[in-house]
Amino acid sequence: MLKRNVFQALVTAGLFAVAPAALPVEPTAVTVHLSDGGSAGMSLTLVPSTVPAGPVEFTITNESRTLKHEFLILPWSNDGSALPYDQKTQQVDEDRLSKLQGVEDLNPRETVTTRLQLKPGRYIAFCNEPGHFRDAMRATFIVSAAK
Ligand SMILES: [Cu+2]
Repeated sequence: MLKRNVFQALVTAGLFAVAPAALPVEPTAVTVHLSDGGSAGMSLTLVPSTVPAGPVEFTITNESRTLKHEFLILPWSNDGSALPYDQKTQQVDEDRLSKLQGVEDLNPRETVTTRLQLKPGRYIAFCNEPGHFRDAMRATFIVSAAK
């Protein structure tokens, strides 16, 4: 009984939280800009574009004044042109991609945050509003082995 009380007191005092192995991994912060303004046309940029494996927190801003955009990400080792694409809808065929993650349909000027757990590999990030993928709203993202 006494032992248990001591243990409980230590837990309450937070003394079991100091073991280094038990510390949670801080997520890597990535800033994503979705843009369709200016002479540069549509774009999706990630800063940084290479991160270590583990938790990644994406802060995604739709900088458009008028259009919805979205941020989808998928492990993909090929060129983006190899993604299944539906010419009729002018969209990547999401039903044929099982590992798609991200945030759909951000309103103009909206900022959202999403945290994903990512394994090492090569990824493609893109916007799948009709026509936007072909309009260069896509970027390569690299997840390296954890530090
Ligand atoms: Cu878009």
